[in-house]
Amino acid sequence: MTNIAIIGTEQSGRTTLAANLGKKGTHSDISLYNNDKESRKMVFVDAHSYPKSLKALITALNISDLPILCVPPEGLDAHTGECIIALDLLGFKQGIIALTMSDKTHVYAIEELKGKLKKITAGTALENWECVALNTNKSAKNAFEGIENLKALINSYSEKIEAEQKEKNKLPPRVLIDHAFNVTGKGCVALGVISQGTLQEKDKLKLFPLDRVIEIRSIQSHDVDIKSAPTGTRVGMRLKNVQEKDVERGFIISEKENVTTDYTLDCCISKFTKKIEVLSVLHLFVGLQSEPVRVEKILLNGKEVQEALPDMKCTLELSGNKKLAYGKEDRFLLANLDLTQRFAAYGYSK
Ligand SMILES: Nc1nc2c(ncn2[C@@H]2O[C@H](COP(=O)(O)OP(=O)(O)OP(=O)(O)O)[C@@H](O)[C@H]2O)c(=O)[nH]1
Ligand SMILES: [Mg+2]
Repeated sequence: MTNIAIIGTEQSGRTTLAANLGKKGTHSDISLYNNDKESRKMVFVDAHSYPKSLKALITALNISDLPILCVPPEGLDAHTGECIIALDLLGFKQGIIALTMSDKTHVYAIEELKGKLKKITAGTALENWECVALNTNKSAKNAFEGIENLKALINSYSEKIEAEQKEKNKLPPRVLIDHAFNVTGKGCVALGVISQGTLQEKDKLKLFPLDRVIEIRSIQSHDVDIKSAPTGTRVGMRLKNVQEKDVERGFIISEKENVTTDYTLDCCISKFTKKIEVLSVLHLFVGLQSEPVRVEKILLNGKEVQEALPDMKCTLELSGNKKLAYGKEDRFLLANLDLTQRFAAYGYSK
């Protein structure tokens, strides 16, 4: 299964595109659109609460294997820039740029926009992403131009992504929970994505950061009961030994996670931010969790300094209040919510 994030600035055609590619399901700060009609099952995630909510953007990206960045004809605004920085800091190797609303512009303008994007994305993770000009306007002269191209491109990436997912099936299971609710007569139901391994019905695993043993009573995918779910599957799980009120977005079901309130991260500060100072407050994102943290110490080549400058590699010691669960391979993002371009750095736990 391929999970695809559809992101972009306001009014970039995100929701219309997602609705064109799948059938609407779960809706919160993100909306999920399912497509089980094609040969490959796909879930499209519309981060509709972005730009107001960075959390919606990060959630959509961290439950997805493939991002589509929507850029409308007039679209190189600050939030398109912020999305590009987020994709770069998260290190997405592959993705697609959709030049939306192609019926509202013309070929020359599209070529010009492509050229501008090429310049802006040079040296970032997005530099070789393919651009597809498309529209979803059924009354246009060139109605649905580019949609078939987009689908073909998604399919070719899916093939690669599914092969990578297969390689992870033998790892210990790990599920990132994005929604949880109570179903009368069924108890706690959690929705999420298998980020590695194969989840089996009746598995006894732990729920982090609670560190509580739980049992997977049953598993569903696309509303069908299944006995086991391989890497990449979006699942609904009935959980035993926990109530819905105790489960939050970002909780992880697995064998083992680190759980802390303080973090020592080896960081790369973004080129496109301002300096980070000791005692400043940043917003930390890891997996689907987020939490304000305070910068306690900055170490540059092992030596304590008072500030970290853009494009610098350094170690940040951060303190928070809430326990978060994470692993060695999880990429942390740091944001400064007071700035216009909010993303500040990425890093890994030491
Ligand atoms: N002409 C034309 N209009 C489009 C196309 N795609 C979307 N629109 C229109 O553009 C507006 C914005 O599209 P949405 O899909 O809502 O974009 P969005 O990024 O989800 O917007 P917000 O969530 O409100 O920020 C809507 O009025 C759509 O009907 C397109 O391909 N062609
Ligand atoms: Mg929308």
